[in-house]
Amino acid sequence: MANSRFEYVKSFERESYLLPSSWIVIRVDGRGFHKFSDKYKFAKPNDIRALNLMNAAAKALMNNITEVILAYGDSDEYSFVLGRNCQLFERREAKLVSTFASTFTANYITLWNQFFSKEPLDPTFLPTFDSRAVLYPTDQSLRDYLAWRQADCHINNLYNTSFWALVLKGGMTPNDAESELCGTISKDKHEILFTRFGINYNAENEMFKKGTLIIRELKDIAEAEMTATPVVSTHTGPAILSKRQLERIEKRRRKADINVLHTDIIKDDFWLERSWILKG
Ligand code: DGT
Ligand code: MG
Ligand code: MG
Ligand code: MG
Ligand code: MG
Repeated sequence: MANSRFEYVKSFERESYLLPSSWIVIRVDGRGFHKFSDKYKFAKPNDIRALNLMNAAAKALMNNITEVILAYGDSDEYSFVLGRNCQLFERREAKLVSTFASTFTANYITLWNQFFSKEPLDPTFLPTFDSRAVLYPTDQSLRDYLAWRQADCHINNLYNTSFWALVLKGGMTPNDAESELCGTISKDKHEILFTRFGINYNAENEMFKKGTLIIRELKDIAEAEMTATPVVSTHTGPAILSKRQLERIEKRRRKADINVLHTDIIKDDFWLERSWILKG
């Protein structure tokens, strides 16, 4: 279909390529989940079915898109991390964000019945997800991004656990519960939970407190990639590997274990134990 007289319109298209050598984080987030969670009767403050469904959809995405190294999620969001040298879709931003949003949504809907068998999806009220890409040029900024999301999970969860204890167990109105918590610091909320409701916050479900980390265990592959003799060495960019080398790496990526953890990613321990991540 080359050279029709309409083809000039192609030149109107614009492509945005994400900066090379930076970490790419693609965050998907549920659209209007405040309403969505009411409609499908999510338990408050945490619905374990909803969180397990998010985790299953993220895992399915990672099985399909093997370039994702790790993912972190809580509430209605998931952040997917792609390596500095990742060349998926030539790092075209629109292609990346639209593919992640649609792949995540497709999996979430397909897996829905496994987790919400008693709440069939209403075709006029379907779950959808938006997505954005953010670049992190340094290892520290990537770590700080993930720490920011996990700190957010913790702060929201402590607040929501306290708020819903006051409302559901303490019989307060939402307005009174909000005033009660206004100006309280973390220690005060622990105290309210423990003395009034016998809830030891530290003993709450780790998934609620820390969110979920899904990691592709690529230690061996990271080492193989580093030791592979490149076809072309460049000083400025990643080494260019042969087609065979790339195929071998892709095959190993596909076979690598994918682990689901509820662990601290703010402190150094996690990053020291898996030092290959930041070398990748
Ligand atoms: P958006 O993202 O701007 O389209 O709007 P929302 O409404 O999705 O807002 P967002 O993403 O900031 O907040 C997530 C909402 O999802 C929040 O209202 C609480 C709700 N949500 C997420 N997980 C759960 C859960 O496990 N249980 C309940 N009850 N609600 C949840
Ligand atoms: Mg939002
Ligand atoms: Mg949302
Ligand atoms: Mg959200
Ligand atoms: Mg096409």
